[in-house]
Amino acid sequence: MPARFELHGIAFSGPTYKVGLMLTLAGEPFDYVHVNMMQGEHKQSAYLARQRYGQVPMLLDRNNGRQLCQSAAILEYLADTTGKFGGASLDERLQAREWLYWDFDRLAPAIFRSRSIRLGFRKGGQEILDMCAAEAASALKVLDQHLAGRNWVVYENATIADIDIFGVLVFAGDAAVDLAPYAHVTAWMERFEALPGFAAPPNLLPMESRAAA
Ligand SMILES: N[C@@H](CCC(=O)N[C@@H](CS)C(=O)NCC(=O)O)C(=O)O
Repeated sequence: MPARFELHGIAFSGPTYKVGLMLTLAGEPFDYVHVNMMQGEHKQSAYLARQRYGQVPMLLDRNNGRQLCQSAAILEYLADTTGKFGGASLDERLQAREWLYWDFDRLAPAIFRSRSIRLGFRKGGQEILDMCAAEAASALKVLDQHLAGRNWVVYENATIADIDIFGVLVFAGDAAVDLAPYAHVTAWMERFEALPGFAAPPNLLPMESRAAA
């Protein structure tokens, strides 16, 4: 029997990693489908009919046929459907959502843009790299101060906010962002990596399609 979830993505994609990470931490095996972006598969009508933005990730839930896009929305969906990492109360859910919006506004653009320029996936000069570095530093300062005296981003348990933010910061090195000055952030990342089911990007997203184990 195929796995309940089928994740479409590419190995180097941070947003795809976030979804794969959520699935593996929630103990949900998933089939993985490599989208051939080099050949423009993500802009062809068959894919666009399933993912309106022409991007990865896309997640199919075989239990109901839903085809979901936008990694943050997918994390919220998975929290709802698996009952895991969503927060234990309305206040926890609201705070987790607040941090998701913060990440997409303040942190992820700085890290992902710089990373994609440095890896050669996107064009951009030194001016943009400098702007990304300044924005990343400003966001990391906020996060570091928030994590002082806390184990997790929201109250006492890991939530989708931790998954989402970790799924950005794990790529900080590729963006030439040194996390060492942010001691609370690095301690939190170590805690996160100790969660049962944790997998680093290369162990989670292969270069080719793979059926669930
Ligand atoms: N906000 C989206 C961003 C997804 C995204 O940027 N995906 C990239 C790969 S990492 C992509 O598909 N790029 C191709 C394109 O935008 O045409 C999410 O979080 O899911």
